[in-house]
Amino acid sequence: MEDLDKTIAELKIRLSEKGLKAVIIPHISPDGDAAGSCSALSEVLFRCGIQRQILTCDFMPEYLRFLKNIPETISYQERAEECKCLIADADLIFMLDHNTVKREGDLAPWVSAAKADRIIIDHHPEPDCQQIVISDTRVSSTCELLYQVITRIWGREMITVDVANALYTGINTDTGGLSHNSSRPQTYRIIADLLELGLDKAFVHRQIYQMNHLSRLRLIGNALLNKLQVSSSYPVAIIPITLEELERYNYKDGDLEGLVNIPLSIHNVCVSVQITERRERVKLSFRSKGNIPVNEWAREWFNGGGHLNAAGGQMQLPLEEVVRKVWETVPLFFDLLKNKGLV
Ligand SMILES: [Mn+2]
Repeated sequence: MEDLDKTIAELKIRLSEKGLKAVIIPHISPDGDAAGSCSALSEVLFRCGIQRQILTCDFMPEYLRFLKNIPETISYQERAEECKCLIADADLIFMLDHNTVKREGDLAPWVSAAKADRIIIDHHPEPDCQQIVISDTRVSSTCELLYQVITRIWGREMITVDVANALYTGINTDTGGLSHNSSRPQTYRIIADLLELGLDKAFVHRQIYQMNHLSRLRLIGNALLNKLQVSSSYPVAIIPITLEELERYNYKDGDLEGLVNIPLSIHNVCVSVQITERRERVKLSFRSKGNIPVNEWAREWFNGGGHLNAAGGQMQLPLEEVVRKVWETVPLFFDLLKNKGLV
């Protein structure tokens, strides 16, 4: 894409200035792609002599702390003043794996007010208008796009083993282990190149998929056995999870990762919704098979949005009311799909 080449060239010029200070920000509740892209970019900027710091509005989950530079992330929850100073002082703010400052939680007002140039590197549709926007919705993940940015600006020799591991973490987790959003040959060429550059795939798999605690399996087991509901009239499954259950099973960030995808493995389920009660709000995760645009469901009724097959939302209502609203909007959503000729 010519536009993409031009924007990357623009970023290259901006990055050639001396004495730059950068901050790198993932989206709220960072996942493997957000943390992986932050880790990789942080390492590359460091190797180029650019001052940089990763900031998050909440916390990096435990299972992603194996990624280089992630343990040094500064959280707004713990060190708000430092976050504000770093943002105010920065020349560049990298917004990774999200398309709008709204996805930066408590950091958003400070980022919006900052003098820095904001640079989006992301694969979600409809990015905010910012100084530099490197966005491509066709790629599997922000990490796949970031590989292109890094190799075009600095060359592939900038990709160390740590950078390769971080980029692969994002590509693997954002595609459900290369099961969805991963049918373009380019994705595999990039993985092949990462392997040549020293990617330790077995290590990454062990860190992501084989470091569970028993309590996490019990939490997921309980959700599937006792909480999963499947509609008898629509191809829809939902899993409501209460705060009490999270506490009972000693919930830690990342423990519910992947749960929402499991109901899609049922032959006649095309849409899965996880509804999780948190202290301040109820969070929703939507997943779908094929061409069902769950981002429209999330946007229309649940203050959210996202990708065609993976979206999120949130409500400031009690859990039972959100569950009721999900069931109430199922027929409306399927009417909308019918009007578009999608079902
Ligand atoms: Mn992503």
